[in-house]
Amino acid sequence: TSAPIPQPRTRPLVGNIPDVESETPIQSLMQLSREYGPIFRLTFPGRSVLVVSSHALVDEVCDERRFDKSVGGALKNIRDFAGDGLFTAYTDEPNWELAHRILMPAFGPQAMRDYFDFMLDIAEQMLTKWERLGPDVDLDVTDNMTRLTLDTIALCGFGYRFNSFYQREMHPFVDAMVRSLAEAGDRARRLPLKTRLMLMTQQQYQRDIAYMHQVVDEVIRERRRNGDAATRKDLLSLMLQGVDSVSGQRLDDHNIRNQVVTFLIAGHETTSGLLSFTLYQLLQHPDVLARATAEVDRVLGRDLSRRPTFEVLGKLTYLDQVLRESLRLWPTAPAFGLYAREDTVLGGAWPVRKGEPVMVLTPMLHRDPEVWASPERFDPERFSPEAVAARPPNAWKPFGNGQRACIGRPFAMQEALLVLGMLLQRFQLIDHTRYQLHIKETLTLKPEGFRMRVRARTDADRTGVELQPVAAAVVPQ
Ligand code: FDE
Repeated sequence: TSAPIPQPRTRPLVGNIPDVESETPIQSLMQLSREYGPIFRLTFPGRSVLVVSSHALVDEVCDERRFDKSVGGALKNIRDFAGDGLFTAYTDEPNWELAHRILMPAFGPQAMRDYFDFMLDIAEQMLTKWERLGPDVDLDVTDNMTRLTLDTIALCGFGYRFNSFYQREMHPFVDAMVRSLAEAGDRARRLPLKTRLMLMTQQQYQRDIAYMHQVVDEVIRERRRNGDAATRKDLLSLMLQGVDSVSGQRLDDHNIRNQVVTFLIAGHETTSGLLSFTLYQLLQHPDVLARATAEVDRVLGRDLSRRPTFEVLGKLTYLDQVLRESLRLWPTAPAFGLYAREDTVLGGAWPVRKGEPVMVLTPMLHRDPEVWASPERFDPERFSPEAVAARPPNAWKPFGNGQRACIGRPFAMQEALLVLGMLLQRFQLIDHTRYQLHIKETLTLKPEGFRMRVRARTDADRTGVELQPVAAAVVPQ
């Protein structure tokens, strides 16, 4: 049995371009999947893609014997600046496997322990600044989180300080990156002829790429200047000195530049979005916020002069559930691309040709009612150990799949847990604008225009166990 794959009506030349909003492509695809179902085809000039979003179909395409990561569309364009870095490398390109093996230890348990103090350093900078600004100042949440995550990956990975919290303007690397990511995405949905005519855009794109490379070269130069001996084992030292245990090879200079660009980009956009969405959800759900705060008070305690430790972070299990649930509703890297290794059939009905690109639309996978009851409801209980154990595999994929899944996952989760823990330990969050979620897309997702205020917590606010007996004692007998 074989069925035609649904597709919105195509128009001459442009195919399905008009069906996908250029400012909000992912939200358009979510809408299309609601109309056309768990699999549909879109045709763009020069290529077509199958968008899949039900758990049953995603479970099939996550079989690495049948499907491999595809580097097409926007991702292929990102090779203009990230080249054969891990994110944009083809799986069969020799540098993917080489770099994957050399860089894996930089995301292992020992490395996470080594990064801890640097993560703490940057988190302290942000929270101290907030304390000093006081409760009457609007904080642009996403702006703050972007400064935090950029500074964190650069310091942990490369021993480099952007010092974003000491500058009024965001570091120009971020502007260059945001613009070039947007352009890489737009080009994938634009007629090539149109791109050739957009001379200003082309020049800006070239300038942005040159600038990003310049920043990265400075990061590498600084390390070489300081001498490797003086520095610790981090991503950059593995890149510069790491030798592959299998082939005896090292990374070449060109590839190192691509990896640094890759980690600066991949390591901060997505984590910034994760923190921003999570703060949004906490403000929307006072019950969840109260429970998370109680956990923080229990685990981190009330004494702000006692810094959190690496060991204690693992005890913030409810906060970890909150982060996972936030990634369910708004996975900040909202899609990943695959292609069929051979001709095959999906769902027992839909034929897929060898090499044909398939896109997993993660936000809709995460809303499949077959797996998630009342999918729109924010509920961290979905990530209790029992609930997780009862769920089928491949239902929650915010970090992608298989060997090409996110290498930065432990890094991102540790960073997010630490920052949120410290934030809840110190502040009461105030949604003074009654923020309505509006999502900005730049390949990743982020809440747009999200502001909040914070007030330092007083002892009376604290929900620590020590307070409870006192409260009980004043209840009249
Ligand atoms: C990766 C990744 C992914 C997959 C993609 C595809 O498939 O295409 C995903 C989905 C992701 N990732 C997601 C995410 C989220 C978050 C929060 C993150 N992510 C974070 C991070 C951090 C860092 C550092 C990173 N991240 C990194 C990375 C890399 C390098 C990659 C590539 C890998 C390979 O080898 O391929 C990724 N990431 Fe992520």
